[in-house]
Amino acid sequence: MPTPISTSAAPTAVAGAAEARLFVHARLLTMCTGGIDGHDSIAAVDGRIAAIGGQAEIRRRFPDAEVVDLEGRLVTPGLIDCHTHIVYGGDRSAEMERRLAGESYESIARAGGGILSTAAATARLTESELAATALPRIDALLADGVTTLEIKSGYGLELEVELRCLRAAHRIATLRPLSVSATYLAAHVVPPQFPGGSDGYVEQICSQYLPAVAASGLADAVDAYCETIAFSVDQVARVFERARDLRLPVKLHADQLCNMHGAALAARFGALSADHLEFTDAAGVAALARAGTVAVLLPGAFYFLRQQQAPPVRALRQAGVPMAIASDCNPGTSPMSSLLAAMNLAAVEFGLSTEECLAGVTREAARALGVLADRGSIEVGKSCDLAVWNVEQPAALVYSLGSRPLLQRVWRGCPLPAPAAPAAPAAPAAPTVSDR
Ligand code: DI6
Ligand code: FE
Repeated sequence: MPTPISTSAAPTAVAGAAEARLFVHARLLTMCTGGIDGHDSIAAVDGRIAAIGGQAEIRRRFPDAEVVDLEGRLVTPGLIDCHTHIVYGGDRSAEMERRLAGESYESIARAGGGILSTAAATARLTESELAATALPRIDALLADGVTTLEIKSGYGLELEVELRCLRAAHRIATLRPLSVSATYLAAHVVPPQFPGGSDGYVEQICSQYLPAVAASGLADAVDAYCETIAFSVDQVARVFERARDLRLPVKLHADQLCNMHGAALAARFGALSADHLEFTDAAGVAALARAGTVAVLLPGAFYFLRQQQAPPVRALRQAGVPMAIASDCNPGTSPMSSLLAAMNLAAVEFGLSTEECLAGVTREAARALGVLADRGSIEVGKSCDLAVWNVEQPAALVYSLGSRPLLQRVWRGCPLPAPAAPAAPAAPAAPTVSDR
């Protein structure tokens, strides 16, 4: 058995990967070839995959390396959750009761609930409190084999709180061994009584917020929420033009609740991804295919909102649009911190094959984050991020719910045990001025 290393240790404590480490006797699902790879061993040097081959050859090439015997276990690339809103304050469980009593998500949002209520609770927390409250959700994702996580801001609304949320996202990467991609969700909802209304807010985002976020270096991409209850195509286009000027890649919440032609808008700006897509039409699918934009499917939100119309998976597949799957972990529409559950929902509710589900949380999720050259498959030169599973068949990862099949994560070449059940939220640290 591999040596357990506490997952609660800071990455610096586990990053001693300067020497080579061999992972031998594995069944490798590399996500490069169709099935299990003929080779059974990986050499990691400085956290990167230096070689893949048969055990004898790999041991001969790296005679002094530490050896981790995986005892014939199934090994996939570490999973990648490419769409989450995991950093937020407050609790929206009462909203579920309203929805069960017949109120719609849109009407709750229009009545000042929804995103606005989370924004108010988020603004009350410090950076360290925001990171601490996210940790139980993060730990649940790590227990599913996640090694890379996208975290959006978007519940801050005002610049100062948005930056605080982005800093909290980066702080999480110092508290747990995982890679974080941070996204500035610039246009999520208009703050109450904002002077000039939604156009005034968009103007503020373009003239002040986006340049400040770009200068901060805290965001890897810019996102927006294109819906009748949020921002129009024209408004999002203004945000995306500014992001393009600032050389920040874009992605979009598109066509979730109605067909706003968000997929075509995302494609027009060469977006990394267009996410949700329940109401995307044939023209939108064709535009995504031409642009090479990834379709990120979010079945947790579809399920939680009890939507009837699934994304056009068959058309996306036929057009060759890459499909990723993510948890969309957020307090309003997808209070779900399980990527394995998202895979199951994508198969059952959207009809994805088990192979598409596995690609959707590895290779295609890496593509959606623009990190495919570094992660998403088991290939020489990529980061040695792996998930080691206690299952016989890859399909078993999609098939069951709640079975906790992870044996071990490997992040940047360092073996880590599967985290135990998430701990209770840590007591937030006392706020300090510098912390805000
Ligand atoms: N992502 C979002 O930003 C919205 N829905 C989604 O899938 C709103 C989330 C919320 O209600 O807080
Ligand atoms: Fe979302």
